[in-house]
Amino acid sequence: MSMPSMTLFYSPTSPFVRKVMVLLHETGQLGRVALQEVQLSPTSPSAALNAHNPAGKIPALLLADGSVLYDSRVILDYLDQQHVGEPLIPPSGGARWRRLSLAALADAILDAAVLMRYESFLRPADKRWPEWLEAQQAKIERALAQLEAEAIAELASRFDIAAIGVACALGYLDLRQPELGWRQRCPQLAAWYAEVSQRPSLQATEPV
Ligand code: 99T
Repeated sequence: MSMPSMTLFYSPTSPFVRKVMVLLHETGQLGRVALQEVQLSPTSPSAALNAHNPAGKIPALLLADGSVLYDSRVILDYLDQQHVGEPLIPPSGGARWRRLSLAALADAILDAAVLMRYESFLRPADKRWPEWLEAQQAKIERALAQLEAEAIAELASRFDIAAIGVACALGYLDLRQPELGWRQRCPQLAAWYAEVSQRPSLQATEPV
């Protein structure tokens, strides 16, 4: 087997990294990427990562020619163009914009959930802002309600960029905010998630 030609700045708990890992599994490209684990938060950045991504965020993908791709959306798009199977991002037409919008909604859940994580875990207790937490949680609830009401059939139709994003978002809620109890309000989403969670790509990347 040939050596990996790319390096992914990685953490096992990052849901944005997980999307990339799931796509690598689903498209048979795992062997092309070496993982470089980084421990970081906004207040304890990684100098090694900052040298490649000024935003100091993971994932970032170092290519063989020394160039670096970020963020997760760009990396997914790039890697989806590097395999010969059916693309996981529709190349054109209405399907492209719909599936990318669903993927963006999943990212919005993640953005809000990561901000909640930083607010409640990183910020000193006397500086916390409950209204901020509530506003982020409201974003998550609105997004989940829309997925439950409008997107189940679409998610079930194909495990692609939209499904990868939503699955990783739900997995992250389970990891960091199990108290949200999203399954009670979204039974169809819960049933879909229970099924896709059996996929080897999701099993292999489940955060511990
Ligand atoms: O914000 C920072 O300085 C460090 N945070 C990150 O690198 C997080 C890790 S999730 N990554 C992102 O926010 C990437 C978002 C970007 N739009 C993308 O790649 O799509 C870690 C969450 C956790 O461990 O709980």
